[in-house]
Amino acid sequence: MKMSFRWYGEGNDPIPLAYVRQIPGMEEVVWALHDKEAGEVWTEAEIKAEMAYIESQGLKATIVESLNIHEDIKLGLPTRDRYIKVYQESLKNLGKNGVKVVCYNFMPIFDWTRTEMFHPLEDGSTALFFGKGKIMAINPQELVEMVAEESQGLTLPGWEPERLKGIKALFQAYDGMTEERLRENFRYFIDAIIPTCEAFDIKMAIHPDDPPFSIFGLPRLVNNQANIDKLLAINPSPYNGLTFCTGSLGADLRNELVPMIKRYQERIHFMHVRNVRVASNGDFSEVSHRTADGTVDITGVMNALSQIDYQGYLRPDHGRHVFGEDKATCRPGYGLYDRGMGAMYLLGSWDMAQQLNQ
Ligand code: CS2
Ligand code: MN
Repeated sequence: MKMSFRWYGEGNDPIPLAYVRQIPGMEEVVWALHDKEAGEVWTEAEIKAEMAYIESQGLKATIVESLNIHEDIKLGLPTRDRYIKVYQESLKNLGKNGVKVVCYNFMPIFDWTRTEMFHPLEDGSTALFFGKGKIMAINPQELVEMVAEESQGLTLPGWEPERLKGIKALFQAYDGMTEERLRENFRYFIDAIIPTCEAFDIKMAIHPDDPPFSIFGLPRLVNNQANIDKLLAINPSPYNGLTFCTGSLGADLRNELVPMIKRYQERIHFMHVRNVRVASNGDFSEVSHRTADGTVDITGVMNALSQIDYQGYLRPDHGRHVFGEDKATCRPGYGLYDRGMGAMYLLGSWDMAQQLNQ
């Protein structure tokens, strides 16, 4: 297992890599060129510069999150071939420079969705929160405004203001999009890029949909075992793999994470490990990584990973905002301290499981 930490880049992330390096067991930085729009090539020069900086701080840079998919590919428009070419080019440039895994998602329009970014928890910290009733009661435009307000001028991946200005047109473009058609568009994309992945030894790891159910009528492809089975069967290459995000999948209590990890063991290249607390009305709050604090069996997950002798990447996913972190100083979900504590909890569980499973 390779422990990693997501970081948004020099000048864009308030956390210095010198601090990240001080988290015990930390090996890799999960990075991206965050100012690139979907559909732009990541050039070799840009890739080399970013990787060199991370390496100069004593950390490795062999995993990327996210290389975003242009909406035309998800929509299956005739222009998709052009954007697939660009994607292949970026993959080739990444592979040539030693990147081994790319995390991405295939969600229409929005990346992860929350109704609050700084929801107060009982212990005085704050965390991301999803109010199911609230989502059902608002329209997409209102959601975009809410996220902009909550994120205080920071651009969150998947919520780029420029792109979301066209939210109405985007929703019109997806009007009538079914799960089956979206899956066909996924097939077209993955079949086109897998030869490049194989040639340059770079694995694709699709992130589950967050939340793992439909919102605003948009279809979902990566939200439960039946759908993940279909997605992996579409192209059986191990290069068509999974990011297994326990928080995303765990927001649907019917998903049984431990058996799923065992089922997909050959195809999981990246683990996002975090806890959520799901309420009976479907609302969920993010909480600390500790098993007792939420509804996800985090120690059970770490034990399952030890049992399958997991060799891939893993990172603590979102954390709470703690020790004075707030809107002004912290990217929602991506503060330093709770992810640092999370990493230690995960490593503690892992080390113990490794000892017991030997
Ligand atoms: C991440 C996702 O912050 C998060 O919730 O887990 O945004 C993830 O980076 C993307 O969906 C992957 O493309
Ligand atoms: Mn995740």
